[in-house]
Amino acid sequence: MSNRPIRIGIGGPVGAGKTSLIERLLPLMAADDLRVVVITNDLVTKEDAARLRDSGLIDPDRVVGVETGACPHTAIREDPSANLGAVERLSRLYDPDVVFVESGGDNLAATFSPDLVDYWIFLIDCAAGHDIPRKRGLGVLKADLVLVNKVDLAPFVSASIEVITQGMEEIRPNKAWLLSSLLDKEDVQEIYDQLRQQLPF
Ligand SMILES: Nc1nc2c(ncn2[C@@H]2O[C@H](COP(=O)(O)OP(=O)(O)OP(=O)(O)O)[C@@H](O)[C@H]2O)c(=O)[nH]1
Ligand SMILES: [Mg+2]
Repeated sequence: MSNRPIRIGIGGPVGAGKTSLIERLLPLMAADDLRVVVITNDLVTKEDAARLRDSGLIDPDRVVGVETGACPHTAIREDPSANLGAVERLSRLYDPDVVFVESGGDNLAATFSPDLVDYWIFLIDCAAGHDIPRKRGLGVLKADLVLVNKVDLAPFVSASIEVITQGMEEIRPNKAWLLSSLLDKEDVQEIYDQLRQQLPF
């Protein structure tokens, strides 16, 4: 194996856009000749893994689904052994530059163990309202990068981007965060540029 791959965790509440983010980043990484493997976590299915395998965006063998049982939170923090096993197996087989670990959809308190990932992204969903930043969940406070996602939907649920922005500036004065719509190519490029800036791929 050449270098140890960069391990990137992706966490956030159910439906915030975690798998969509991986789907958008894969083509950009392929264009840069980066070798990528993906581990997805779901409670009692391997649904996200199947979705990525069928996407045509990645060699299906490079995607592994981990079933976490009752608590997705435990599998990325207290006992990440199943995920670590998958990271090691895929790393041995494919010598990747980047390993994505998508957490099962969880609550605002989810955080990743530093034993499992080098860097983690936490997504929240504007369509769930503008108060989320102010609630100071651990994920939003501690992640290396927070994506306040689905900004395109904010007007439809009367969520104020101004309130969200104020809340984010208050709780992450010196830490990276971005407003994003994964439907917008420029936003996806900005996210990728941020990762390239912060990580030695
Ligand atoms: N309008 C809009 N829809 C989005 C955006 N990001 C994701 N979605 C949609 O939101 C839904 C959920 O996205 P997923 O990527 O499956 O979310 P997830 O966080 O992986 O969900 P779980 O793994 O089930 O927790 C899908 O229908 C996506 O197409 C966005 O920025 N804007
Ligand atoms: Mg998902």
